[in-house]
Amino acid sequence: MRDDSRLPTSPGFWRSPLRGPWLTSVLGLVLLGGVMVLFVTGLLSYDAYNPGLSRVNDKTPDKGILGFYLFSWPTNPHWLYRLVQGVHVTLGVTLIPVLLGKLWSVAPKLFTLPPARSVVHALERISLLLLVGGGLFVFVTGVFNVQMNYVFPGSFYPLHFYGAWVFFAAFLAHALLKTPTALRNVRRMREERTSLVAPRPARPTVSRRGALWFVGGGSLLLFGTTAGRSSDCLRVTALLAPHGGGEPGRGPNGFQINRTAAYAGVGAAETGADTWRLVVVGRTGTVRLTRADLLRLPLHDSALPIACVEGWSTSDQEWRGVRLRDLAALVGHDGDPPDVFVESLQRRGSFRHAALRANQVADGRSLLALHVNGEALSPDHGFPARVIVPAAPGVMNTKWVARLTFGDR
Ligand SMILES: Nc1nc2c(c(=O)[nH]1)N[C@H]1C(S)=C(S)[C@@H](COP(=O)(O)O)O[C@H]1N2
Ligand SMILES: [Mo]
Repeated sequence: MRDDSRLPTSPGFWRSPLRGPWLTSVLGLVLLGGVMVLFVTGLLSYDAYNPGLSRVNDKTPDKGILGFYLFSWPTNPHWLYRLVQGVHVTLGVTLIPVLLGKLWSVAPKLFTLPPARSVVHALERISLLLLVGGGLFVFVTGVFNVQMNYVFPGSFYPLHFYGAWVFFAAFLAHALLKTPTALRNVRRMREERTSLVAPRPARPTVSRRGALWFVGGGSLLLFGTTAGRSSDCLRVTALLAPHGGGEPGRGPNGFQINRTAAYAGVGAAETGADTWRLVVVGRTGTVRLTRADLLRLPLHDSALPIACVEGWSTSDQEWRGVRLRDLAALVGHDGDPPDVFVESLQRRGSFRHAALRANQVADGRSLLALHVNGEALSPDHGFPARVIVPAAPGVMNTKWVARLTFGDR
């Protein structure tokens, strides 16, 4: 083939003296550890939605055998989802520069022509396509969701979930093939001549270590401007993220709000003492309660965080309200409460309802909260009543609750 150095398909096009097995291997090994953690925390995060329980929780209805691992999400420790999703999102954002650096470092290989020299080579190129395409896809969909830009067709969950499986399968195959070589490359001081090394290198402007610092510095910067989303005191440092940069307002209700009452279309007319009733349905029938009725039932306190799939979370807030299991008992489910289906006053949007598992209903810290931090819930935090459950994703903590259905619907 003619060596036309103006085309990226020609080795002569790639001039950087930094490219080589060492840099590629170091970045690859960092990704190896990071992607493993991302995959495991991602699968756990999906499980936390109780997707096997109800169509409304199931964000990927045709998951098939990919849901083989699903288990009953526990309620202990109460910060479990906060930790899992905080790690997933913060690590994912932090790894972006490493992923880009890695792609840059292997760019000559991605453009090589002819596309395939043999069947084996063809298979290798296809697996690389799935690896690079899948990797970019999961990172891009993840970032869009974290930034609350719902631009993709359909729901984020199936896209990210299926994308993750494709990416991870290709990643695992790649890691099994390449890790031994990568470890050798990192230990070896002198660079081998491989197809990554520029045949006619330009003069270096930065050392290999400098390049690594550049990538690492980018990661540190992203980490420093993301990690704070999971902490009330550090939130002001989370400059790049929605739900960063300080709490909304002051006082007992002055903590992060995902969707406001105005956004959800829930107005004062529906939540007033004259209009709002909680409808509880169960084995023995239907009970209707005013907020005053609820306040006369035994009230309990739970210190629990809000932890959103988007990676932000609050510290523990002091919720006060009626135990879900006490409400189950009101409609004939004594002792061993069943699952519950929770519906909001909100009429549109996929977060207006959620199903909770029996173990979540049974936990004494699971409340239909009426107060937070010593004050009535504000409209934006779900007045007149909202669900709060330990260790669960924020989306299970339905606001502006109108109806609870215990047992089979
Ligand atoms: N009815 C209703 N409940 C809802 C939501 C919603 O949009 N509508 N958002 C959920 C999500 S995604 C989160 S993270 C939490 C946020 O609770 P907060 O706004 O009080 O912090 O509420 C959950 N409850
Ligand atoms: Mo959320």
